[in-house]
Amino acid sequence: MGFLIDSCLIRALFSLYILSIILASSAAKTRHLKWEVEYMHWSPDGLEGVVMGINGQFPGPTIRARAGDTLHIELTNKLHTEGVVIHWHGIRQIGTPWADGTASISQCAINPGETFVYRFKVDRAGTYFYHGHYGMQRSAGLYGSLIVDVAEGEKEPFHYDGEFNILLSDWWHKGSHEQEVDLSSNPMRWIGEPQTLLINGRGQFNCSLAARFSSSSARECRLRGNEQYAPQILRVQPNKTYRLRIASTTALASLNLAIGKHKLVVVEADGNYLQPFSVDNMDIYSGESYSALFTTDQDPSNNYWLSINVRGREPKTPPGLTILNYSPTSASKLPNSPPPVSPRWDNYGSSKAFSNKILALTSTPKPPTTSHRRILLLNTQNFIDGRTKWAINNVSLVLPPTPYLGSMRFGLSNAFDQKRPPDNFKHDYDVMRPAANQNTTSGSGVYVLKFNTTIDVILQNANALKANVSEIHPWHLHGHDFWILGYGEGKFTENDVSKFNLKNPPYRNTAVIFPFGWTALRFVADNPGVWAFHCHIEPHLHMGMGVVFAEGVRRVKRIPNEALACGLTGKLLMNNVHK
Ligand SMILES: [Cu+2]
Repeated sequence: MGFLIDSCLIRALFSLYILSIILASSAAKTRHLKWEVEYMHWSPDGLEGVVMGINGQFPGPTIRARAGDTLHIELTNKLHTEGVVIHWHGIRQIGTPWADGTASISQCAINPGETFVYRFKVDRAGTYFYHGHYGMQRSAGLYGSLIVDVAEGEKEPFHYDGEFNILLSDWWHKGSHEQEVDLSSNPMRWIGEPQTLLINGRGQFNCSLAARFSSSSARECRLRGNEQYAPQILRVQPNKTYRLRIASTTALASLNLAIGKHKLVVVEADGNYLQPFSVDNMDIYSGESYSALFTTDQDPSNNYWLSINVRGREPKTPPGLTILNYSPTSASKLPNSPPPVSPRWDNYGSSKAFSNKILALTSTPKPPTTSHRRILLLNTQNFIDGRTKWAINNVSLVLPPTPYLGSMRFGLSNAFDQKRPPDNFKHDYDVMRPAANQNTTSGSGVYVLKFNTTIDVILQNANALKANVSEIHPWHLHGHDFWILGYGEGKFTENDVSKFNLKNPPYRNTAVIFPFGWTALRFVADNPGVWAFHCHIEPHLHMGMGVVFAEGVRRVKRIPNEALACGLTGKLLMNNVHK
């Protein structure tokens, strides 16, 4: 009898289990999107210019999906004279390396008039974004938000009543093509500081929302609210908790965000949960995303500022502003005090303190305790034939005409430099002074990583060309998350290994290196493909500040022909057809 009951119970449990699998798989959807990329006139900051928009929108449409969904995006290039690609920043593209959207690395640029289908799974909830990854198309305004909610039936590890999503960017009145020519010129013409900081593609150049609190001559904005540059007001109810999703796709600016009189409790970074911590303001570097909770516990008869300010470079750009509007107060009532002040631009102590507060929630994957290979990457500013470049271990990255994914998959050894870039730099290099020899070399070599091995990368900052200058660089890795094991001052030494945080290091896809310092990262090379690892500052990448990692490329299956139809892989396709 007992046996019978047990077997019935087992059968019932088994059917429940099958049912749950069916429900889970039926809940995951394929979301079909049809996008057209084109240049269009737009007024991001009140001055009309040209932006790269999607389906007539700037920024591009916000994608909203659930963890486990498949995105199917048919992207048509409506630009008349240039190619385009879109990178899905923070999505690891497990099994779909050809959909990573990096020109010359994962695919051929989509030609004018052509359509390319990006099809990939968003496997993990979080705050992400997408952007152009060809030339300087991100600077041209090709970006938008990508939000992945938890799978049906799952819960976030924190509570909130409502949410807002803000995508931060910086804007120049000079077009991205002219910027590109300026940067490549001899001598280099620097693009300078942005004219305007944008929140969801909106900022104010000729006027200020906070003119009455400012000593500058800026006039007060008179807005109806329907202008392309009018701020998006954040409407809140008193005594509720809101989730603020923040991502930065700036071309250059490191930012600091604050909401007047409200604390921010940071809970997510780059799609991974954090041990919650409370701050008055937070730093956000290009390529990073966060979620922060705030509670509307202030006097509801007032409104409050949300402001963003430039960090790490002497600011010549006014703050980006919008308003937290408490119901039932009118949105047009200005806050009764000045916008919150961010730490001074060169207060790196406060930036480091913020970075050090970021620790993983216990449920986050833990790093392997040891690594198989350590790659030290020295970041320097140099010259090649009088042109200013950024170099990594004395190699300034130049991308080849044939995308690596195809050329490596099909073993085309003449598609890029076969010489492997170095894992190290001269041991006596003085990171505190400009290089003795300021000239460098360019290359397209690849760091080939043994599949499934654990890799440590030490990003070593150094003095730039000018004495006593070292800049912030936010480094972004495609195809993986890495653990940030630690930050340090000066030159990395073997003794620093004992200080690595192996207990609860943040698991992210972007990590900053501070001036004259180093940052230690660890990741597992377990995602077959070819992956960019680069500084997310658009002009720095353009000037060669990146490397290329490849692992398990022979395991990559089914690269669509459209991703290969250029350069040497294009020729290969043609020869196969004609055989
Ligand atoms: Cu950089």
